[in-house]
Amino acid sequence: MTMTAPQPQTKYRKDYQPPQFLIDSIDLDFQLDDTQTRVSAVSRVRRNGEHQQPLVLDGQGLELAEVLLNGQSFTEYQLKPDQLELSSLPDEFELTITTIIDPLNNSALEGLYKSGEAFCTQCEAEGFRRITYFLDRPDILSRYRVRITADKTLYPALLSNGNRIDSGELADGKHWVQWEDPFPKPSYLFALVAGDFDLLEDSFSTRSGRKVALEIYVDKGNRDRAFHAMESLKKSMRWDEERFDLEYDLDIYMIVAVDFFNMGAMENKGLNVFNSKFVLANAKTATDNDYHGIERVIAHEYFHNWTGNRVTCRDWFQLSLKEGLTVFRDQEFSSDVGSRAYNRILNVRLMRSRQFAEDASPMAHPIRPDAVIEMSNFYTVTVYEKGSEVIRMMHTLLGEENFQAGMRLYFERFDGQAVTCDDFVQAMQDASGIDLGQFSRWYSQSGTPVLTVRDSYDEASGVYRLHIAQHTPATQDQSDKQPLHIPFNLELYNSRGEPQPFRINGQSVSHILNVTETEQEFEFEGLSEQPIPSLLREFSAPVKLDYPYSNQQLALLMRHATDLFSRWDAAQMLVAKQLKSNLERYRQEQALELPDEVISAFASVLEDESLDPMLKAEILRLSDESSMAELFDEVDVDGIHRVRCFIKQRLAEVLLPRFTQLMGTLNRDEAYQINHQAIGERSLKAVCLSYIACADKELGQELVERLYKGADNMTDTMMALSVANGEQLECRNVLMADFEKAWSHDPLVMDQWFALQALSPAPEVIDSITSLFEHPVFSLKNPNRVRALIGVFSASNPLHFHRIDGAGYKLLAQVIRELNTLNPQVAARLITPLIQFKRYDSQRAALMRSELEKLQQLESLAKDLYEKVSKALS
Ligand code: 7ML
Ligand code: ZN
Repeated sequence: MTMTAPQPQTKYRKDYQPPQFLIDSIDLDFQLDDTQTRVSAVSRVRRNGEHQQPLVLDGQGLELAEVLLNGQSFTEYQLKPDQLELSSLPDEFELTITTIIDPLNNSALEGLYKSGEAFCTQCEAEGFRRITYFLDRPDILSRYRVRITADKTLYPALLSNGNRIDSGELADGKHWVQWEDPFPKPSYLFALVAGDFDLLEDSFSTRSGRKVALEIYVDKGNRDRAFHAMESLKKSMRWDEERFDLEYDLDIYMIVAVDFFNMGAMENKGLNVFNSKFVLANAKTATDNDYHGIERVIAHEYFHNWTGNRVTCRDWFQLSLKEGLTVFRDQEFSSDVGSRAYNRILNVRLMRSRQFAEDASPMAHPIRPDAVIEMSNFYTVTVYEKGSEVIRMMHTLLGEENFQAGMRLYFERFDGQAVTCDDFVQAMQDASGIDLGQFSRWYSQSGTPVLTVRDSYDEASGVYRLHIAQHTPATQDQSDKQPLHIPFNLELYNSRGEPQPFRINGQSVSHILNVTETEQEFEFEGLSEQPIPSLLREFSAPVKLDYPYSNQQLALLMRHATDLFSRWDAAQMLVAKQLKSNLERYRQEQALELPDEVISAFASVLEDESLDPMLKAEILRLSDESSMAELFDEVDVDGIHRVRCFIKQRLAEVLLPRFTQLMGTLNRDEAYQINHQAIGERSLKAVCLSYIACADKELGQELVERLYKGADNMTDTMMALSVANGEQLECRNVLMADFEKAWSHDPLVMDQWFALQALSPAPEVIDSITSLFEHPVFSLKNPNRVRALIGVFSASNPLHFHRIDGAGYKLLAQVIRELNTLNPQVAARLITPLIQFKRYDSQRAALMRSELEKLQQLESLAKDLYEKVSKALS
C-alpha cells in the first residue's frame, strides 16, 4: 500500500468564525535545552458563547508530555495531525500543557530555534504552534507571563516581552528570569531570546516625560555596529509622536540581532527580533544603501507597536491592515527625515518591478486575499507595497488632516482589539465624511489597472480635453474586474515648461482628479496653447499608464517638471520608448538607434547644476534588465539585454567627457561622511563610473582600481567592485579575490560578494555559483547566504538565469529541492521567477515547466511550495 500525504487544505476568508474559546492569560515556563526544551503552558480558558464544541488547539512538531485540567491529570483528549482536541470541558478552567521541542534541529526557523549559539523565536504568522498547543490565531488576545530557565554562563541574557519582574539563581549553574507583558496580545507577537550578547544601551524621553530604556543586543564584538540602529530607533520614536501623535507604551524597548532569520525583522511586543543585516552597520562594513535599509526597517518594526500590536488583525486575511499601513508609515518616515522624491522613486521602482509582476503571475491576489493554503506565502509585495499604495491613495483623497482624524478614530474605536480592513476604511470614512464605498474595491480586486489616456486641444475655445479609460486585465485568481476609484494627480505645462493653472467649469480645481468610471472625460479651460500633461504625478495610484508621449514631450518633463519624481518618471518613459522601438528593430534585424533628442535630454540632466545629486543619479541610472522586462507581457530575454547594452553604450560614448568631468567634482572632501549631500554624490559617482567603464574600459579600469585601493568605506569599495564586475573589467578577478581575503571572517559583508558573483554577466557564472556552494562561508541553512547567491541570481541576472539550455532553471530547482526539507519558507520565496514561465518563449517555458513538474512529484513537498507549484501548473 502506498501512502500519499494528505492534500494541503485551502482556507477561505469567507469562512471566518469567532473562536469557540477565549484564553485570558497564559503562563509559560521554558527549561531551555538544545534538543529537549521543556515548555509548560498554563492557560486560563473560557468558553465563548453557548455550545458544547471541543477545544481544538493548534500544534506542530510537538512532543506532548502532560495535560492537566485545573491541576488534575486529564485524558479526555485526542491527538490529531497538527491538532489537540479536548472535550468534556467545563465553561471556565485552567489548562496545563507540557511539550518537548527540539530547537537545535529546527532549520525552518519558525517557532523556537537556535541561531548560532543563541535561542530565539519567530512566531508570525503561525509559529507559536511549534512551541505549545494553543489557539494560534490573531483574534485570541492573552496576557503573557514567561519564565525562562537556562545555563547562566552560556545564556546570561534571558529575554521575553514586556517587563522583567523577577530573577534568580539555581544550584546547578542555571538561572531564571520572569517576564510579564501587561498588554494582551496575539500569540504571533510572543518572543523569547536567550544568549550571550554585547549590549548597547540608551534611553528615550517620551513627550509626556516617561523614560524608556532602549537596548540593542548584538553578537559579541559587534557593539560598535549598533549605533546607527539606535539613532534610527530614537528618530522613529520622535517622528511617531510628532506626525502621528503616538507615544511608546512600555518602559523598555529591546532589539536583538540574529544571523539566522527568514525575514527582515519582527515586531514582537517590546522585544523586536531582527535579521542582523538590518541592525549592524559601520562605515567599514555597510554601504549607504545598508544604512538606509536599517533606518527603514527599525522604523517599520517600531511603528508596528501601534499599527499591528495595539490594534491587530482579526484573521490572517487581514494582514494588509497592519502591513500596508505600517509600510505607508515607514515610507512617510523615510520621506520626512530624508528625501521625499528619492524615497518615492525607490517605492515606485519596487511596485513596477515586483508587484506588477506578482499581479501578472499565478500568485496574483488582492491586498486582502480570499484564499490561502500557507500563510507565509502571503507576506508579499502585494500585501505590503500595494497595501501601502492603497493607504496612500486614501491619504491623497482625504488629505493629511482628515487622514490623521481617521487614525485617531481608528485607535479610539479599536485599541486593544483584533479587527478588519473594513473597520479601518470605515474609520477613515466616518472621520472625513468622504465616501470610500467604491474605493474599498481596492481591497478585494487583484490585478494592475491600465489607464489609457488620450487628449485633444481646441485652439478656438482654449479647451483641453482628457479622455481616461480604465481597464484591469483578468488575473489568474479573478476574471471579472470592476472600475476602481483612482486618484489621478496631474499637472499641465506650456511649451516653455511652465505649469499652467487649470480650471474646470470656471472653477479652479485640485490637481487630483477622481477617476471612477470605465471611461471619463475631463475638460480644462483657459489654455492658450496645447499643454503637455504630466500624468499620474507622484504615482498617485498603483496603475499602468498608456499615453502616447513624444520624445520631445518627455525631454521637456525631464527638465522642467516641478516635482522631481515626475522628472525621474519621464526619464523612465523615455528609455522605455527607446527600448520598445529598438526591440522592434532588433527583431527585424535592423540597426539600433538612439535619437539625438534622447541623448541631449540626458546631457541636460547631467549638466543641471541645481539638481540634487541623489536625484540626478536616479534619473541617469538605467533600470536593470528584470525591471525592463516588466514593460512587456512576453519577455524577450536576449533582446532586452542587447538593447539595454546598446542604449547604455550610446549614452556612455557620446556623454563620456561629461561623465568624466562630473565624476571629478564629486566627494571632494576626502573623508567619508554620512549626510544627504555626500550620499548623493557617492551614488552619482557610481553612475558616472559605470557609464565611463562602459565607454572606455581602460579609463574605467584605472578609476575603478584607484577607487578600490583608496576606499575607506564599504560604499566606495562596493562601487568599484560592482563596476568591475558589471563591465567585466580585467581587474575584476583580482579585486574579487582581494575582497574575499579581506572579509571572509564576516558573513554579512561576504553576502555583498556572493551577490556580485550572482550578478556576473560572465558566461561561466552558473559554474562559479555551483562551486561557491562549497565556499567555507556559504551555507544553505542561512537564508541570507541563500538569498545573496541564489535569490539574486535567479531574480536579477535574467540573461543567465534564462540561459537557453535551462542550466539556470536546473540550478534553482536543485536548491529548492534541498530547501524543501530544510526551510520551506525560503524555498517558496525563491521559486518566484520559475512560476512566471508563461511569459517566456516556448522553449524556455517548457524547460521551466519541466522543473516545476519535477518539484511537484517530490514525495514530501512542503505546503509552501505545493501552493505555488500547483497554481503555476494549473
Ligand atoms: C517589510 C517583514 C516580514 C516579511 C517584517 C515579516 C514585518 C513580518 C513582520 C518592510 C520593512 C521591513 C520588513 C518587512 C517585512 C516581509 C517583509 N511582521 O514587520 O512585516
Ligand atoms: Zn511589518
